[in-house]
Amino acid sequence: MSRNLTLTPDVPSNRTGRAEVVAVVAFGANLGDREASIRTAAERIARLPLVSDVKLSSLFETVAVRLDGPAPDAPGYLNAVALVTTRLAPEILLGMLHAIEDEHGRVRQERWGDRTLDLDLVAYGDETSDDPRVQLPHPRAAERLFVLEPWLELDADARLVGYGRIADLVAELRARGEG
Ligand code: PH2
Ligand code: MG
Ligand code: MG
Repeated sequence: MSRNLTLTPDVPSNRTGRAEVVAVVAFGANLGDREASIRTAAERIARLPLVSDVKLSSLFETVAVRLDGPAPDAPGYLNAVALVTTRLAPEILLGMLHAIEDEHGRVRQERWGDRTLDLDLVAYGDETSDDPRVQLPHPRAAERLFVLEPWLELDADARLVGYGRIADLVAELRARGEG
């Protein structure tokens, strides 16, 4: 009987695939039970395969930003950020985030319109990508206090690849009265 041991290496399943990375996920909701949507979504992310840890920031009450600037009369947002430790590839993680948005009754109408739940992949370790399906880091993250402030709360030393320290970005945006 031939025994072809070398062709069937026994690699434990938890050692296959890509390395663990910390992904930064931004949460936003300005319709419905905003807090429940964000907390339920964070729990869903924590139960995804190949996700080993989720650290959710506090929830921040923020003024809606529309294409033409801040809109104090629009329904206000709750925003948060989670640090997600995962072995999921970024495009797979993003697909799962979109599926969770859909579970929360997200209707995709106008760009930057009101929404029950928005989940954005802000960063995936230090990876950069121009692929329009998965841009990394998220192209507007560096300008958004509603993303940077919750992130800074979770990690005072955080950096956005290509932009530098989150603490510096926050200080600049606050000084300009923007974000
Ligand atoms: N998300 C947007 C557009 N405007 N404004 C606030 N305050 N928070 C958001 O999460 C947000 C927004 C597009 O995703
Ligand atoms: Mg968004
Ligand atoms: Mg989005």
